[in-house]
Amino acid sequence: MILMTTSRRKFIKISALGLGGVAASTTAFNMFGANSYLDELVKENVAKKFKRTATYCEVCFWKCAAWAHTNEDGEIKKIIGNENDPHCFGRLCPRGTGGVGMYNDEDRLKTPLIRTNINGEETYREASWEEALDLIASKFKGYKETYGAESIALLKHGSPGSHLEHLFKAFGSDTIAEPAYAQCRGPRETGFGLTFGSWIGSPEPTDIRDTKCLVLIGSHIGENMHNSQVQEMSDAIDNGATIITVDPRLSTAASKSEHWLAIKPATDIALLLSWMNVLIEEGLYNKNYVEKYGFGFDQLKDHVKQFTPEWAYGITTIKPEEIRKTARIMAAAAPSVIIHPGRHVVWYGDDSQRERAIAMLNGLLGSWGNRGGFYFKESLKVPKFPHPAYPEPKWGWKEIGEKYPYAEMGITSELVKATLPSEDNEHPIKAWLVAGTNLINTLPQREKTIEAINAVEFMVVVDTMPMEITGYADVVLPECTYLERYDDIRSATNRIPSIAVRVPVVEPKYDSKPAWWISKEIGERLGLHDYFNYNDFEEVIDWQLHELGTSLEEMKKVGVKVFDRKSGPLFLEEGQDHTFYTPSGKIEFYSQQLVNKGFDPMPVYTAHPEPPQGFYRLNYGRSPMHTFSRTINNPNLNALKSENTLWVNPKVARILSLKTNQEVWLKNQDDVISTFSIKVRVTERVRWDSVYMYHGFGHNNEKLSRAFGKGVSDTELITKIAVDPLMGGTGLRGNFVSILTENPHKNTEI
Ligand SMILES: Nc1nc2c(c(=O)[nH]1)N[C@H]1C(S)=C(S)[C@@H](COP(=O)(O)OP(=O)(O)OC[C@H]3O[C@@H](n4cnc5c(=O)[nH]c(N)nc54)[C@H](O)[C@@H]3O)O[C@H]1N2
Ligand SMILES: Nc1nc2c(c(=O)[nH]1)N[C@H]1C(S)=C(S)[C@@H](COP(=O)(O)OP(=O)(O)OC[C@H]3O[C@@H](n4cnc5c(=O)[nH]c(N)nc54)[C@H](O)[C@@H]3O)O[C@H]1N2
Ligand code: SF4
Ligand SMILES: [Mo]
Repeated sequence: MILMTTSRRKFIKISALGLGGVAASTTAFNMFGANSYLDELVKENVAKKFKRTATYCEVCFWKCAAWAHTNEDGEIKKIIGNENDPHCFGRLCPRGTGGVGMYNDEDRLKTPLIRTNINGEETYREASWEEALDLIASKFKGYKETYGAESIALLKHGSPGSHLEHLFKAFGSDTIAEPAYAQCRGPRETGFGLTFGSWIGSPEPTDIRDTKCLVLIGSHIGENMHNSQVQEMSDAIDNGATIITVDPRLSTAASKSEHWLAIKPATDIALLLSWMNVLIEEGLYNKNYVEKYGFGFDQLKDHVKQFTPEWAYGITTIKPEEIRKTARIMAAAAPSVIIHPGRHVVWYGDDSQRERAIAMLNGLLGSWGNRGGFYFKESLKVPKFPHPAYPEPKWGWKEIGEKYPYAEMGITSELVKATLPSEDNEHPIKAWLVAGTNLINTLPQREKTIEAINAVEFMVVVDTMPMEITGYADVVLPECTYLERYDDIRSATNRIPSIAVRVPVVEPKYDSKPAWWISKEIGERLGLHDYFNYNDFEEVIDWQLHELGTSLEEMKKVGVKVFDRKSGPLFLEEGQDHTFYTPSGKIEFYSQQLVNKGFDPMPVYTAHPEPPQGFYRLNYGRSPMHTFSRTINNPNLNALKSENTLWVNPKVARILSLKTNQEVWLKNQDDVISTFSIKVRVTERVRWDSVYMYHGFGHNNEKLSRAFGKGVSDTELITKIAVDPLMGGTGLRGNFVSILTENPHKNTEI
């Protein structure tokens, strides 16, 4: 579909209204830094007497470097981007600006808690750190003696995870996983790894700033607020780049696009194959590049011959002329073209193969290693603070996930399975430590997660907030927020290497402690002193910074330091030899290693289940003002968006007689009913076969005073998964819901 200028304006306006609380003229693309709504609120506080402290943001994992400003009373008044940071170019996204709400949230965890039984009722009692840490250490020792340290699993995300990972490895457990792999980026790393021999990694090495054509396939940059990427996309639009967005929903990005391909969900591989067909049949691919760097082009040519735009039309609902036209636009821009790999790519189970198709399309256009395409990233290796070698565990995440030959990190859902008692389980997990991940809202198949939690003998949760997961723990440890602690040096992979430091802005509130301290204290109790040979994490950072030719003293003043590249130029020179880290040393259009492991050497399209009569596909994505479930209770961000809505196409609204703001409940294909209700938003921006909602809402822990009961959790309705046979990713988008207008919980108490 080509959007006319008038309808584009209209759409942009609609998208702005959807961002709740933000001035109507504001769009996702200018909500950064100085323009941000929150920034306006704190403007009056900008005074010369403010002290600034170097930090990097933990509201999401882009890790923008920032300055936190405190007044004479030591109150945090403002957080702004560090102007020298290649991740944020001096501007934070609205979530980062509102990060101080994490510190101020009065619902925070305040003291260690230990599960106890009073008069037959399970409850928590406050405990001292001493008691809580002693209990954890004695339990861990016991499990190590009886089952081996491997039987204790670490499920983690974000900064606390790296400190605890060190503790676990020192103790002898590599039973570690995070949802940022099998519920997020895993398949794209596999798909690109198989094709170019290189992970995409974070941040993506996309030269968006200089691109002539950016193709987004379900990647909703602009709602997905990964900072510098959004800013570069905005610049690319100003510089006249063509944006092509493939999305069944009119995302903010789609509303900014010259071409919006409103694809039928779950059919992207067909589109990708037919784009390759056009490029090859019309001789538009980058011949010199493919000849020099490609492997298996002839097989690809044969393979895609049958996948004409006419064939794809019947599957994707995108007109053949639109497929041809967009393929020609990409070819005309090549090699300054990016088919974006996306990030949350666990969709339909064949995700590694879809990502491989995306990688191959980039290969045909020659964008890898070319300006306006993908650059060769570089980062600085931070030396490890000296400690003895880690012991070798007998088993760990690899063995648990061995069914998936291309898994390169722990698969959370497989660790969940290994926790469930079963006779043929060779790797039984007995205890969990969960840090910085709200598994209840993060993993699909909630019932299984809870079953595993019930099976696990001992569970510790390290969190800042009383999130759902904390309610299942035997011991809860309150971590202080990122504004109250030191953490690892941030070494960023970018066009140029850079480092940033996180220095405590204020003292920890309540009785909360940093994860580095928690890890060390448990480690000391487990007899692992040699792995924690320091009194304060400050010593570790200072030592590392000296090794890198700077110091903590200097870094406190500058926050960010950039370094010269050492690995060579950002892009390939014309005709330059280059070896890719694949078996053939080339870009693999045909993959013999996949054949050897019993997989298709080139992607094929397979049909996925369709919604049954009366059901709609459950589509979900990012709220620009929030990060997953973690920020919904944040007082600053909650004020901007306190609940999600259900996007419903007018056609569906007519059939079901639904009106905007009407309260409805959802029931999925497995008869799971949403705990809470959600308000309808009738909009043309979603296809008639799907409904859409923001992820992260619908909290059911009453301790979250602002977030409790607000909106519906997509996660609770994702009971069915399609598992990626290559790397174990859990495809989440094959769930269907029907819309209930009567309260199904009328006669039951929630
Ligand atoms: N249904 C559904 N599931 C999804 C997704 C989806 O879109 N829909 N997205 C997937 C993706 S892409 C990802 S990356 C994952 C994200 O998964 P998670 O990172 O698990 O997401 P959150 O739900 O935000 O949980 C973060 C937890 O960390 C806590 N926390 C925040 N800051 C700190 C801190 O400084 N220290 C400690 N100790 N804890 C902290 C928060 O209070 C919260 O409990 O979810 C995946 N799962
Ligand atoms: N504000 C904010 N930004 C974030 C985050 C956050 O929590 N909040 N989280 C960050 C993280 S960890 C991640 S992984 C990224 C995720 O962000 P992205 O990788 O950009 O997006 P996804 O969540 O995969 O995709 C959402 C889009 O896919 C579309 N879609 C659904 N089904 C299909 C389909 O079958 N085909 C196509 N082509 N499109 C489809 C949806 O309509 C929606 O627009 O966002 C990051 N940025
Ligand atoms: S993108 Fe936003 S939330 Fe994420 S680290 Fe940067 S400022 Fe923080
Ligand atoms: Mo993610």
